[in-house]
Amino acid sequence: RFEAITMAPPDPILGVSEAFKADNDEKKLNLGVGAYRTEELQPYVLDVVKKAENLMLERGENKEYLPIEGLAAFNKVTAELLFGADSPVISEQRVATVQGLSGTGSLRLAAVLIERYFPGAKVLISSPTWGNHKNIFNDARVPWSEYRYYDPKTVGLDFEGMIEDIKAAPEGSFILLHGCAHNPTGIDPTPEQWEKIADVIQEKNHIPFFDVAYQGFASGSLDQDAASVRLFAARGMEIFVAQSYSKNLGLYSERIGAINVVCSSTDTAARVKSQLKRIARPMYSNPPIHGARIVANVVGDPALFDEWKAEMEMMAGRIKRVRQKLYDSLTSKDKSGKDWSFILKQIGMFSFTGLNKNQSDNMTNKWHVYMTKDGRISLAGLNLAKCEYLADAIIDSYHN
Ligand code: PLP
Ligand code: TYF
Repeated sequence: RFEAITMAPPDPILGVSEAFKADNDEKKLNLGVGAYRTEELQPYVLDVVKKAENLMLERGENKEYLPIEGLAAFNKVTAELLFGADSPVISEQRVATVQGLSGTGSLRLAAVLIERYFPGAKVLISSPTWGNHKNIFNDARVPWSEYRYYDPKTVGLDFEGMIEDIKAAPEGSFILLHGCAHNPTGIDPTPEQWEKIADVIQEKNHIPFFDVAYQGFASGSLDQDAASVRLFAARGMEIFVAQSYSKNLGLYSERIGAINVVCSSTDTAARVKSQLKRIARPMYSNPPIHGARIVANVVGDPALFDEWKAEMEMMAGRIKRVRQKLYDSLTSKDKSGKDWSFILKQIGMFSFTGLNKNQSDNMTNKWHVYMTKDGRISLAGLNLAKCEYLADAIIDSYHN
């Protein structure tokens, strides 16, 4: 009876890691998945995470089930980290916060809430966006369409196109926005552009839906990276925000994140939270405790919190140095006169190279450089020693 089940295609991002593993060439380089590596290209566990885990062992904490909404201490600090502890949305208890299965699981809880309470409402996602957004809304049966975002001609933001498309969307649509460090392009709106985006969203009675997967990782400052979300919150708008601690605390496989719904009253927030719990219960009953305790310990302890900020700056700093070196290598080696400065303007873990699918295939087949077919490379998987080699590969593939 299972014969009719067909083979599913590999995941376009995680499939790249599988292909990388199967390659035996010693020059091979995995720039596919967005996961931080050290200068030795090894995975990195933050010191503050180890310290928080030691604290947990010393205290002999148990493994009892969490409530459906997750660890209370985590939910408190995660909302404060996002909105700022002194934000009126916190003091007025207008945020419904539920611990989710990292960013992905939190986005999915929100998607189900949209499907249930806003039937027919559309979600607008940027073109391009993180590949999993489409899967999440498809599986939750939420209709979506794209708004213009990336302009290949300028290798920058198509701001006019973005505004036009948000204006043209049916009133009351959900507008999915990347809080900072847009994945895959690394191109974010300026503070002035964020204000205009908020204006249009308010005019059209749309609901902003932020995906915050890189807080602290883009600029190195937690507050600065939350500025977009805070700007919308300060306008008194109702907002969805999904959060992830995969990148900024390196907790990828602990699956720790949250969904926050900013409401117009305390009472509404309580009702929204009750519905989020109702969605979570038949899906996975309750979330895992380990990552939640790590976050609660790190953010809740002033000394560990400061150490975390220093480690994030260190990670963001390494990526910036690699970005600069790649740019320098490209400009000194490439004789075609091409302007590579877009690489320096992009922020976060990634660079969107503008390489098309054929050129990306050349990167992999000829140069053993693994990357996603949309031309994205993860600079977090690159080190200074390999920048020259990567520059050769990119120049060869561009002019191919
Ligand atoms: N959203 C964006 C834009 C991402 O880039 C990622 C991960 O890279 C996620 C969400 C969610 O990741 P996770 O489910 O590991 O938190
Ligand atoms: O964009 C990336 O590289 C990360 C990695 O289910 C990733 O999003 C890929 C798939 C997934 C979760 C994270």
